Amino acid sequence: MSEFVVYSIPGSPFGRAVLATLEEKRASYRFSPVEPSTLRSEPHILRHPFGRVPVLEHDGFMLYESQAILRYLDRTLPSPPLTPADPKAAAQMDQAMNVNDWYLFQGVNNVIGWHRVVGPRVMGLTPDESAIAAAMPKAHAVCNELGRLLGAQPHFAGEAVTLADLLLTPQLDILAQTQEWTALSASNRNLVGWLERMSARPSFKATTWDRVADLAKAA
Ligand SMILES: N[C@@H](CCC(=O)N[C@@H](CS)C(=O)NCC(=O)O)C(=O)O
Repeated sequence: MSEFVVYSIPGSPFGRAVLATLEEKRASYRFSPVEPSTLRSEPHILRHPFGRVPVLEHDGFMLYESQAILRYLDRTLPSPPLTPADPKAAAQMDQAMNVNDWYLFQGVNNVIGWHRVVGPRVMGLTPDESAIAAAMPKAHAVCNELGRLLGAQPHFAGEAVTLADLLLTPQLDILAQTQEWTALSASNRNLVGWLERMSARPSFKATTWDRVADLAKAA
């Protein structure tokens, strides 16, 4: 099998979803770190025209957008399957993945997670309290909806882990490190239990911020 190369930044939740998917598939891969200050210059801008991470390289094939990458990995590495065969369960997976991208990341985690966790660690930033406060109504709406979608199921599309769980876990793991998580999770205890179970999986233990930082140093 040809090599998978993941271009990303330690701490990137989207990048972690790709790495965790490769780990779930027990695939070997190489981590190629991207310096945040070089995202919008060559060579990275040639890999990703919008100057973001992650990017996957496989046998000369280049791919960006995490959902596309996760689905590509699930098709090229069929075992274990991470997409349900049942159309309704597959649609629930897709729906949760879009909630991740459109509502959880946009306006919630790229504000609260950025100001509380990522910005301070990567750039030494001081959190912007007014931006965080302004994001809280949407954060409550998103967490309540994720709690409703998960319901009493062990995973977002039913019994088995799917790409939806792998995409959502890194985002919620960052949000759970913020002081706002206490209020956001108060009426969504099922999300807390799910996050604990997902975080205990070898795929997520192997892709913590510190573990990926070690991969970056060794690259
Ligand atoms: N829609 C993209 C989003 C990727 C994204 O926003 N990545 C963040 C890191 S988690 C990034 O590259 N941020 C750098 C920036 O915006 O300058 C995907 O699914 O891959």
